[in-house]
Amino acid sequence: IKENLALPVGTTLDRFIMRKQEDFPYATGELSQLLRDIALAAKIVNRAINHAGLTDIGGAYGKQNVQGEDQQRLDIVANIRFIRALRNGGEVCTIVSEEEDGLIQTGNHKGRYIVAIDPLDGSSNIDVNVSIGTIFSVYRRLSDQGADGTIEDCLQKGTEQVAAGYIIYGSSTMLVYTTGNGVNGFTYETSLGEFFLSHPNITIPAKGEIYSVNEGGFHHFPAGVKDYIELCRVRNYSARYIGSLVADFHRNLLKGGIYMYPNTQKSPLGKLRLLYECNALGFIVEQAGGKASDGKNRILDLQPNELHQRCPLYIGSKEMVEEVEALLMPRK
Ligand code: AHM
Ligand code: MG
Repeated sequence: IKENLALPVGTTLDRFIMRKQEDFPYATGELSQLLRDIALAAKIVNRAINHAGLTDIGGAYGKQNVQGEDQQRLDIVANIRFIRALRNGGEVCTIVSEEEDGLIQTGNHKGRYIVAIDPLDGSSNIDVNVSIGTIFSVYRRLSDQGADGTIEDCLQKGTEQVAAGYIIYGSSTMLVYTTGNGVNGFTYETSLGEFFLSHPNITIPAKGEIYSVNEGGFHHFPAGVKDYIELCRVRNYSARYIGSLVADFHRNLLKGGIYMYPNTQKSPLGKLRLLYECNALGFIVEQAGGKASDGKNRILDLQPNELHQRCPLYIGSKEMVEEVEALLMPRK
């Protein structure tokens, strides 16, 4: 029998997490379990996304399907799946989700971890078959075990993250994460139902030739950002903008580039959320050798005051982010 070379041979995510367990400062196995819970929910969400066009026959989201059942939007489905997996896993006491205003208490009073999550990011791309993603951040709780997590547990700086990652539902599905010891990427093999290590030790080039920004907003951007975009055009860089943060970030992480979501007069803090979008990707990019800034400050140093706080984001190759920061410096 000829060996099927198309099948991946290598380390599964589960095995990798188990092996890496010794690297964690708190090697209790709980964080390992938490990451496995997220991977499980990711597989379920991946299946829902793949079936989206089929289950939707006979009605758009928010309408009814052929059986007359209410269709749930995919972002709601994803929210339910991740919360359920984290609740059942037992390690997480409190969750902050883009989909819910307040804290989500899992009832796991012994859980030592807090998770901030955007269950399905890229809302404009969800219903049109374009890459979307999940983004998550993990913190240790500050409050004592034995009760619900508190708001203070959730408003920690990005520097306090113990793990962060994203799942990209793209031409293939990948899970990329860090526990502060480098960044590793795993590709989902659908027929085996397993994530396999495909991108060990990801590092981002110090500079690249891709810039990702919604140029439709050009006239409303700060002068420094306009200057930087002009520089990118003069240098003949490639403009690439999917409109799904995870997908734009992932491409730039692998190829080198910068993603920008500036503040404007109408949105003085930009659009993206610090807790479950910027901090997670900030941690990952730094672990890969890149940089994440709000134009002036390191993203991970920002003190969150609200669960759904927004901040401008400049993220990607180190030298490119530094170039924008320099152009954004106040001028005399
Ligand atoms: P969402 O959380 O509502 O999906 O918004 C976040 C998304 C990012 O994925 C993406 O980079 C950005 O919004 C796109 O915004 P815009 O359409 O303004 O360019
Ligand atoms: Mg989002």
